[in-house]
Amino acid sequence: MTTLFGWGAMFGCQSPSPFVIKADVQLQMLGVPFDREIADLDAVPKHKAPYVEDEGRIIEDSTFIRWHFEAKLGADLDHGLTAEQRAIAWATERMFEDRLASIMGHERWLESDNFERGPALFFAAIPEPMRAGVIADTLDRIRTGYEISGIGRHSRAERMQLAQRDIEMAAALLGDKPYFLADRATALDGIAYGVLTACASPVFDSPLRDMVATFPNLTDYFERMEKRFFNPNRWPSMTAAAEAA
Ligand SMILES: N[C@@H](CCC(=O)N[C@@H](CS)C(=O)NCC(=O)O)C(=O)O
Repeated sequence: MTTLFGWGAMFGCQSPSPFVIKADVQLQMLGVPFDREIADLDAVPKHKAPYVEDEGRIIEDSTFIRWHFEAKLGADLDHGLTAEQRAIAWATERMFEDRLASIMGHERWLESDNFERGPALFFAAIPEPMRAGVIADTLDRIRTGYEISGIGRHSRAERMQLAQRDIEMAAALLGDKPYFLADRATALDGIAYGVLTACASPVFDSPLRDMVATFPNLTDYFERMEKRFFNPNRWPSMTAAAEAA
């Protein structure tokens, strides 16, 4: 019995978290039968989602989830790729996860209008007298994280310059192929789809959305991935989860 813990469709994306999307896509690619449940970040040591419970064992972090199941099943999500393509896949995954995802997160959490449109919803269940304090503490923690990583020390214009290059290079790598590196989805497609659709979210007012929209090959790719992996979306409804909390 395997359960993926994360969150379902929100903000016009298949999950508010690109990393949950990555794990979901990769588990499907590996043919693992699994259930989806709403994450409880206080229940796991790293306090992050996605995490998986597999036969009673908790595995945290999307990359360790991938490796756990590849090892268990003797599978390789990148089978058929050359050594050079595998290196490109790994480096591109790092670009998406370690840079573009941070710039996207900064837009959502630290641009105050965007915070109100999106992440503020995560705090809706906290009783009114405590809510403002919890939000302020969370935003302080997030701001400090971005300062330490360096992303928060750039101006917004500089962050957008970096993101523009990341998105352009992603569109160039995809080219006119159906998936990023082959005519079938490989490991990289999990995070590529997760982060690029997060940038394209219609909910947030961000230059990232317009950058992605200038590349029709990316928007066609989103449709292809959605049909292949999220039709229908099998996550429990986020509204039902919020009402139950
Ligand atoms: N390296 C992790 C990143 C996961 C991650 O950053 N998850 C975010 C949501 S996108 C999270 O759970 N954040 C909660 C927190 O930091 O408190 C992975 O690949 O799974």
